Amino acid sequence: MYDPDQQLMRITTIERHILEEQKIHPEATGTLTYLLYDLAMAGKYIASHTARAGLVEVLGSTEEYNVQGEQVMKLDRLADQTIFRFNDHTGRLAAMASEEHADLIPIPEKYPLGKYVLLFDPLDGSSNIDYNTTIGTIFSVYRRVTKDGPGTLEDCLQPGRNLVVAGYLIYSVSTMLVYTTGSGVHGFTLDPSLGEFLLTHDNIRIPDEGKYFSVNQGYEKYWSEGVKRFTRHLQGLDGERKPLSARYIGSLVGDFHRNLLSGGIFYYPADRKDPSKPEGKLRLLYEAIPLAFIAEQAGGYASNGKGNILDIQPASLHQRTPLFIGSRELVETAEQYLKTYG
Ligand code: FDP
Repeated sequence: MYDPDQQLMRITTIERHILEEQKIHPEATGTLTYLLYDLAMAGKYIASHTARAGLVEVLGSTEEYNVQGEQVMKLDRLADQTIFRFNDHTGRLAAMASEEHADLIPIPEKYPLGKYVLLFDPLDGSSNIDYNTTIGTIFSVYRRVTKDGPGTLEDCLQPGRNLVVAGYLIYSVSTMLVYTTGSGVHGFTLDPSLGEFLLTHDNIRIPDEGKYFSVNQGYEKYWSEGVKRFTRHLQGLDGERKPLSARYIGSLVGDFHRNLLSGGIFYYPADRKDPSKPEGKLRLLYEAIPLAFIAEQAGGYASNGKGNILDIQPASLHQRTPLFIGSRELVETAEQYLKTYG
């Protein structure tokens, strides 16, 4: 018989979950809890706009180019502005940095400063926007290292080992928020009728047995011998393993999320496609580090092909890095191929 109480007892809102996580850290002041909640709110706001994208004429590009030389889409602008506005006045942050801005984003002088810095890629996979395909937002939070005053570059250029929170929002069949504070990875799905993120994926563990490999194979001619051989290995062409299935959305959040749940590997290697980007396309601070932290917390691994992404000391805000991320054994195999064949 239908028992509403049974159903209600299974519901955990993101707010309740964050507050319960806070209890694990008795020293916590609650600042981080509210910061996460602000990010969830910003995500809901962005999701409400992405869902209406084609209807409200926010599809398409602006005439501007961002610091990476890529055309800024209108939704990128909206997402960027949304995250900034939801977090600029709270007194929780000392500074922000966004993939869409060349420099640090200061907290406006009229607002108080806080002890954290927030880094974000407001709309990852934005080349998919016009085709109504998965996009996402990636965020990460560090404790500031400087003592006081406005946050500085030093506060943002920290290795992933120092991360306090990392997460992403994925705008797809449904909207999800996935995050870690260093005690497991938890996923929430937005219930549009309640306007609330509800816990649907508690303590996500990436399967050891990979199901998919995800790479833009269209660029194979620009790859090193090691990357080519590793890919042949994943296809079972060297006779050493059963082939994995290929899946590539071209939206890092989407490809990572699928492989996190199914097991597998995503990689965007260094290549010879564009001499100005010898380290590949992805950004260390806004993309690779936060997802590496999530992968590790889920039992997976992320490497730049030589070593752990989380151990890299960033040198600049928009630094790029090769990225191999997913099930541990597959990423370690990639490292072996690169070591042996270059
Ligand atoms: P996009 O340019 O659409 O924003 O880093 C950005 C990113 O997408 C990733 O999300 C995605 O994995 C990758 O670039 C796709 O690049 P390719 O088109 O070169 O495969």
